[in-house]
Amino acid sequence: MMFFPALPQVLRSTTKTTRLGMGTHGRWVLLASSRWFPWLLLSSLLSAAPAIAMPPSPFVLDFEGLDDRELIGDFYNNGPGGNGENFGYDFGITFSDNALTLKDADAGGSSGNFGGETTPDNILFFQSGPAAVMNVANGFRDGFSLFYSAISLPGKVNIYDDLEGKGSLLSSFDLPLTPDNGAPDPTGRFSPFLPAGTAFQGTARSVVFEGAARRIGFDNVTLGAATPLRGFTADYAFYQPEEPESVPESSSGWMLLGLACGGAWLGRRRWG
Ligand SMILES: [Ca+2]
Ligand SMILES: [Ca+2]
Ligand SMILES: [Ca+2]
Repeated sequence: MMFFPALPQVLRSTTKTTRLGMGTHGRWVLLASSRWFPWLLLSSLLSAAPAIAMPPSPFVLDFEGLDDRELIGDFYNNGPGGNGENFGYDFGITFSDNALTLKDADAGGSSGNFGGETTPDNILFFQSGPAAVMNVANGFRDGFSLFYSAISLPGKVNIYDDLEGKGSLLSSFDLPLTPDNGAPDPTGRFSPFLPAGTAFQGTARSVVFEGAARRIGFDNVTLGAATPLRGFTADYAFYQPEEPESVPESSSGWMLLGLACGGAWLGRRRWG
């Protein structure tokens, strides 16, 4: 069934900037001839040192800028998403390989059966296993929150002080069922998306999103606050990494599996 979007697709600018990097050979010769060389060398090394640039807290991951059914990949880790073409931000944040974006079918997505997502038109979901995991290399504090839709099976969020859902459990919160077809825009049974979150003590380094695969979706994942942010706040152009000259190959195994499954729930086609 061919799908024709009923709403204009909202596209957000993904302007890329170039960060200052190491100088040329000639620059080093000039620096070495200077009596200020030690200080200049130190300054250059500091400016060139790789650093994970965390935005002001709290901040939100809105999943915009990725394609429909694209693995999150390194989109928030100084690299591309799973398709190898969309570059996001250098936050040091990665997701497990079952985590993808899904674009609303009303906005041209292949099968997104949701509505009222917090920031149009993409959400986060996972297509296999009992949970998705988000790792935050630098950690974050104070709170964690999100918007979600789960119309048939509930979910739960667990926050840990080590990577990969390990270490001590800092806090958790349940994700009870949400309304079915409560805010279609104009279509989408998984609607609306409701807020949930928690405050915690300490430094968190991973979050486990539990639920039934393909039957729970998330948007505006907010780090650093117990109440999720509603708008686009990831407009941190100056954090954007320099795009490499050679685009890495896409790790498309999950992508192909997802396309093959095609599937029901959030990602099912609407047969009327
Ligand atoms: Ca929508
Ligand atoms: Ca919709
Ligand atoms: Ca979004």
